[in-house]
Amino acid sequence: MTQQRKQKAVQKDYSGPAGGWGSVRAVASILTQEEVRILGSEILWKQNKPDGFMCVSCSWAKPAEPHPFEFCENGAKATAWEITPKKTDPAFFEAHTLTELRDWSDHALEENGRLTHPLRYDAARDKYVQVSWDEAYAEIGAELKKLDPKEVVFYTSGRASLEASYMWQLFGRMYGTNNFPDSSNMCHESTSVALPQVIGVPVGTVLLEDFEHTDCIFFFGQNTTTNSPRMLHPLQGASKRGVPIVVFNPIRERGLERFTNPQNPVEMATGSTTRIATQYYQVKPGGDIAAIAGVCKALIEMDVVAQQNGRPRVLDVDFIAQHTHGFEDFAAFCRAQSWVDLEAVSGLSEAEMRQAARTYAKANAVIANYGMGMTQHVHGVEACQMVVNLLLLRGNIGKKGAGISPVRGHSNVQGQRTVGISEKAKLVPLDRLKELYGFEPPREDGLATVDACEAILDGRVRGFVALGGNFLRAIPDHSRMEPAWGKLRLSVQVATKLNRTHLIPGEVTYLLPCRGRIEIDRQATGPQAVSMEDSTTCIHGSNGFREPVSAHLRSEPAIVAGLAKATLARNPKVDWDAWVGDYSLVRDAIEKTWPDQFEGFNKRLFTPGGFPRPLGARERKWTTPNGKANFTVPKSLENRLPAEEGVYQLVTLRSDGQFNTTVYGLDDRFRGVFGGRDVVLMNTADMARLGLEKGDTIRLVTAYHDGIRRELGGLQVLPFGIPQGSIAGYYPECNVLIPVGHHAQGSKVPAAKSVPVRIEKDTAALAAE
Ligand SMILES: Nc1nc2c(c(=O)[nH]1)N[C@H]1C(S)=C(S)[C@@H](COP(=O)(O)OP(=O)(O)OC[C@H]3O[C@@H](n4cnc5c(=O)[nH]c(N)nc54)[C@H](O)[C@@H]3O)O[C@H]1N2
Ligand SMILES: Nc1nc2c(c(=O)[nH]1)N[C@H]1C(S)=C(S)[C@@H](COP(=O)(O)OP(=O)(O)OC[C@H]3O[C@@H](n4cnc5c(=O)[nH]c(N)nc54)[C@H](O)[C@@H]3O)O[C@H]1N2
Ligand SMILES: [Mo]
Repeated sequence: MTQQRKQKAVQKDYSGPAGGWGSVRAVASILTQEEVRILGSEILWKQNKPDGFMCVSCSWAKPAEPHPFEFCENGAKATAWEITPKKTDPAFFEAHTLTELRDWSDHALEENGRLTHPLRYDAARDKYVQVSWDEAYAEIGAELKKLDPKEVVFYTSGRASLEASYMWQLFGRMYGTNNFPDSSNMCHESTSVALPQVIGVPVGTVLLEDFEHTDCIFFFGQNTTTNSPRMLHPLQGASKRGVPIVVFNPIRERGLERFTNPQNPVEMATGSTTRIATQYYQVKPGGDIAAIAGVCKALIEMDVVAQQNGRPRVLDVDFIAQHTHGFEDFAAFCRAQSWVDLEAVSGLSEAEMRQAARTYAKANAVIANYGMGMTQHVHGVEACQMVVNLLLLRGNIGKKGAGISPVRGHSNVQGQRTVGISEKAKLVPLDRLKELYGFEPPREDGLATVDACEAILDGRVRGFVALGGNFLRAIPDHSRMEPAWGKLRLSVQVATKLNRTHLIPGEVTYLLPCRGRIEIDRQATGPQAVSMEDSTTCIHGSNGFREPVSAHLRSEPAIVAGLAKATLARNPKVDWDAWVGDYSLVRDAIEKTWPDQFEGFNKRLFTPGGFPRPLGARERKWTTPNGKANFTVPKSLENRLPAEEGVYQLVTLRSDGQFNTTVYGLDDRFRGVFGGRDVVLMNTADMARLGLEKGDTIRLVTAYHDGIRRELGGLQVLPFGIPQGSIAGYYPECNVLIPVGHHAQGSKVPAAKSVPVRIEKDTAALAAE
C-alpha cells in the first residue's frame, strides 16, 4: 500500500456495537503491525493516569479515579503509532528522492516509522540529507533574520505541551510577529469566536463530574465512537441511570447507538451492550440552526400552554430575567419561523423537533456536546451560539449536571490557546509579556490558517515554521496550495513522522525530528514532565517513560530554544537554556503571565483528574461586554450555501482508522467501509436519480463559481444512510475540492462539512479498468 494508488473498498454491514471484541481485535492488529508488544504491558497501564502520560490522541477529560486501563482503541493505536521501533532514518532518505516519495500514500509515509535525525533538503539530489543540530539552527536563524517577521508564519498543530507552546509564542513575538495560526483555526475556532460573545469564555463549561449529575445529554455533530471514545464511559454511566441521550447527526454513527465496554469483563463475556442514543435525529448537513430553532420554538409554545393551564413554567424565567439579555428578540425570531421552513431546512419533522423539546423540558440539568458537524460550516459561529440559546432557555449553564461541551480535538489544542498561541493580539496579555521580558511585542493581529493560505498563494508569506502537524494536507485547496508552497524561501517542520508537507520543499527546507510525549525527556535537571489542558479546562502533568526511539531526537522545548537562540539577540530576561534544563521554570513563567489561571501550577501539576482553570461562566459570572449571558438571533436558518440545482453538499469525514491526516489503516469499521478510502457515500434515492450503481466510479467537481476548477476523480459510489442531497467522503483526500475561501463567517474555519459539488461519471477511470 505504499503507492497513492486508489484502493477498491468493500462494503460490509457492521452489526456489532462500538467497543466490544471488534475494538480489542483492532488494537491487537495495529500492535502487531507496529511491532510493539505492549498490550498488558506497563505502557497502556500508564495511559491517562495521574502519574502516567497523557494520551497523544484526543483531548477528552481524564478522571481522577481512572479505569484500570484508561485508554480506548484509538488511544492505543495512537500510542503504538508513536512508540513504534520502526525508523525513517538518513539511509531511508538516501534511498528515496522526494519526487518518488510524493507518490506514497499518507498511510505509507507515516507507517515507515519515526524520524531519527535532523535533515536538510538537498535540491541538487532531490533528497533529504543528515545535518547536525547546530548547523540546522544556524542556517534557520540566519534565514529568519533575513526575512521580515511579518512574512513568517509559526504554525502549531495542537499536540505540543503547554511548556513548548509558551516558549514558541514567546519566540515568535520576540522575533516580531503574531502569525500564530494553529489547527484550532480549522477546528473549534467557531467555538472560540462564538462563546466569548454570549457567555464570556472561549471554552466549554462542563466538568467530568457533571456527567454524573446530568438528566439529559444532547449531541450535535460529534462522533464520540471514533474521536473521543473514552467519553463513552460517562455516557454509558448516564445511560445506565436512564438519562436520555439525544443525537443530531446526518449519519447514524454506531457508537452513539450502542456500546460494549471492552474494559468490562461481564459485558465482553456476555456480549451485552448499552444503548447510547434514546433519540437519533438525522438532520441534514447544515440543518442544525433550523433544528435547534424548531426545538426552541416548541419550548416557547409549551411555556405559553403551561402558563395558560397554571402549570409550572417550561422556561427558566428567573434565570432569563436575572442572567440574560436578548430573550425577547430571540423568542420573536423563533415564533416567526414556520414549521414548513424549519422542516425543509433541518430535514426533520415538526413531530421530531417537538419530541426533542419535550425530552429537553423534562430534564432539570442538560449537557450539550458538539463537534465539527457544527463548527465546520459557513455559519459555524452562529450554530455554536444556537446551542447556547437552547441551553439558556432553561438555565442550563452554570448549574451542576449542565453546561456546554465543545469536544475539542488534539490533546492540547485548547491549552495552546490558553498559553498565548493566537493570531488575535487582544487575546494575549502583551503588556504582561513586555513587562516580564522587556521587549516590545507586535500589536497588530497576525495570520490565522486561512489568511496564511491566502498569503502563501499570493506570495506574501516567505517563511513557514511548524511545530508539528501536516499543514498542507489538513488545509483546503491542495491543487493550488502545493505549487504555491514550493515558492517559500524557508520551510522548517518539527515532526515525529514523515508526511506530505515535508515532501514539498521550499528553497531552504529543514525537517527536525522531536521526541514524542510518551518518550523520556531527560534534561540538565533530570527527566522532565510536561502538561496539557483537556476539553474540560483541566490541566494535567504527563511523564514520558519510553526510551526515545533515536538518540538524535531533541525535545520540542529544546528545539524551540535552539531556534530562538539562533534567531534573536540575547535578552538577559529570557534564559532559554535554563528553561530547557528545567521545565518547571517554564511553568513558573506561565504562572507569572496568567497568575489567576495557573495559581500554584507546579504544585498542582499532578492533581488526580487535573486541576480546572477558573471559569466565570461556571459560576454564572458573565464576562461579556454587557455582563449578561446573551441570546442571539441567527442571520440565517441555513448553515450552508444556498441550494443550487444539481449541487450536492459534500461532508468530509474522519474514518475510524485515522487521526486527522495520520491514516492508520484503510478500514472504517463502524460505517462498514473496508479496504479503501476513495469512496463517496450516497443515499440510494440520489443514486437512482443519477443512474448510479454501487461501485460505479465518479468524479466530484466543486461548484464554487470562482473560475477555478477543482475536481477529484476515481471515487467509488457506495450506498449509505445519509440524507438526500448530501454525500460524504474522507478527509484529507477530499480537501482538494474545498476552496480556501469557503469558510465559516467570523471564525474562518474551512467549511469542510458542506462543500458544494457536482457529480460526474468518471469515464477516464472506467476506460482504464
Ligand atoms: N480517532 C480519532 N480521534 C480524533 C481525531 C481523529 O481524526 N481520529 N481527530 C481529533 C480532532 S483534531 C478533532 S477536531 C476531533 C473531531 O471530532 P468530531 O467533532 O466528531 O469531528 P468529525 O469526525 O469530523 O465528525 C463530525 C460528526 O459530525 C457529523 N456531521 C457532519 N455534518 C453535520 C451537520 O451539519 N450537523 C450535524 N449535527 N452533524 C454533522 C458527522 O456525521 C460526524 O459524525 O476528534 C479528535 N479525535
Ligand atoms: N476536509 C477536512 N479538513 C480538515 C478537517 C476535516 O474534518 N475535514 N479537520 C480539521 C481539523 S479539526 C484539524 S485539527 C486539522 C489537523 O491538522 P494538523 O494538526 O496539522 O494535522 P495532523 O494530521 O494532526 O498532523 C499529523 C502530523 O503531526 C506530527 N506529529 C505527531 N505527533 C507530534 C508531536 O508530538 N510533535 C510534533 N512536533 N509533531 C508531531 C506528525 O509528523 C504527523 O505526521 O485538520 C483540519 N482539516
Ligand atoms: Mo481538530
